Amino acid sequence: MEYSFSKTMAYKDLSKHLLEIRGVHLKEMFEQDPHRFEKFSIRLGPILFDYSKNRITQRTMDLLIELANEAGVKKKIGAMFSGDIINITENRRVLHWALRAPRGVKLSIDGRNIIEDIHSVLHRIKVFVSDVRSGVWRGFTGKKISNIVNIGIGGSDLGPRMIVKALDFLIPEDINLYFVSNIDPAHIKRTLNRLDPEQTLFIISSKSFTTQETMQNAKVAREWIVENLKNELAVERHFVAVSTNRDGVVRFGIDEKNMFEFWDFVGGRYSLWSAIGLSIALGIGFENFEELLKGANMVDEHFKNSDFKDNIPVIMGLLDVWYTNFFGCSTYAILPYSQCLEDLPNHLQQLIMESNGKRVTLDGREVEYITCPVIWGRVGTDGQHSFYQLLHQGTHLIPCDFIGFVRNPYGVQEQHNMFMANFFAQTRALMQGKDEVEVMGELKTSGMSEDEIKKLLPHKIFPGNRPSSSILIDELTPYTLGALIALYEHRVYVQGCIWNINCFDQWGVELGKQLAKDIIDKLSPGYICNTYDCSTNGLITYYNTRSDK
Ligand code: G6Q
Repeated sequence: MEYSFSKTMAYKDLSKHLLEIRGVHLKEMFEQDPHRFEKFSIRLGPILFDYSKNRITQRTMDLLIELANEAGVKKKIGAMFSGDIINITENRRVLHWALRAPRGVKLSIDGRNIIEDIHSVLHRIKVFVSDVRSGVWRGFTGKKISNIVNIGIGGSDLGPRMIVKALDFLIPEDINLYFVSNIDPAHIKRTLNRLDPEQTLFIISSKSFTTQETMQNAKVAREWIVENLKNELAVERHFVAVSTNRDGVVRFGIDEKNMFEFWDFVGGRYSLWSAIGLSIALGIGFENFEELLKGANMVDEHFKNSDFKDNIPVIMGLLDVWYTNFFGCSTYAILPYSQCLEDLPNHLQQLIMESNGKRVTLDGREVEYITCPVIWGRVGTDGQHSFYQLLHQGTHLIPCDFIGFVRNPYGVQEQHNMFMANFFAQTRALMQGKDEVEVMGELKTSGMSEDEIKKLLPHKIFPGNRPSSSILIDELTPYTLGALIALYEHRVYVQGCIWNINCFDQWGVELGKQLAKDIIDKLSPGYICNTYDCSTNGLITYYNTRSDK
């Protein structure tokens, strides 16, 4: 029979099981089972995944795994790793994992071993990185390159930007990295204002090499170089491109030999492992870039080969389904306890929501259930002083991921302990809460009158029973960061397999883009627009009457 998530046996059993579990407090579950941590945690090399503070029992996990079996997740994982065309709406294979496969692995696509092709681009990256960092590659006037500007947007920006920020402590002092994505002229202008053109290299990162934002910013950068260095030939020393579109790159005026290729089987939000990661490699060095790939590859092997009960991305994905479809949670918080991972929530927002923010199944039927939750988050402890109030005492049930490290890349273990004490405290507070008896006791000891206690009591109660998972990693390195991101990538696929949607297309971004192309012609001083609805017409006309002032 055709697979339909909400018609599976496991779905029915989980719905019944929910009724048994809904009224049980996590605190009781911990009191009843002192081995809950050992039961519901997994070690994977330098990573500990503790999912014991989730609203689950062994029965929940058994049923979720039955759901995965009914959904054919094993087979679907196999299909991705065999290079099947699983991105059916774009007729593409999904091979981001191949970008981190070691040399020697064979994956034949249309008669070519694609792993060989991937490694030959990696070799070019290696040589280029060494040339730029050692000063063999110089700017047009002979100066060493010290500013690297990645111009790209979406998948050609967020991943590399996040990694570069995370691993900043590995970037030599004489290299400064910048990321320009927004078509708001402020973004490119502000960046250029800080830079010396003689020492600046632009990487134009665009899979399609047609994206309006990137092309426009690249054009501005090109004009800036030519104007300042007073020679068209300077472009060759100050621009490289990363793309799948060779003709587009050449048309823009970048020499083919300065182009790093990748392939249509790599989706934008999964592309940081490809040449799109050139800015990362230039920043942290090629050996460290390789470590990033190795960490991700370790997770690929784990995902491909582990039993579902020990498989971290599978368990993560199943828990997401548990909260989204059974508890009705509509948002999910990512809470890194690492300043270095400041941009992680941004990257994961795109990775998860662009992949699974879908409303039709693979065969085009409208889904009869909720799919991807809204992903949001911020680094701890900043978040604690802002929205954690809602996590603890608000009316929404919001599952959270806490991500932290045992050691800090900057040393200072004592201060790091203060930081991580907050991580542990928050996960416990969310789980445990503080009940009426405890609050009453506290208020009484503080010497408050009966009347005052009565008034304050309800405000001071924490219901607890709020789920979280903890990802605790030995230290932040390229290897562990690669592994962490790959865990999330595969988790997304597991969700997609259960919801029976295509994680790898993104048609939802097209409509706005099309309209913007149409509207640009209507933006002209004094022009009265009457093409659209009255609100859009009104806004455009108002803009036009004031734009020349
Ligand atoms: C990611 C999306 C999208 C894409 C950007 C940039 O998965 O496809 O965010 O990365 O639209 O596209 P280009 O790399 O083609 O410029």
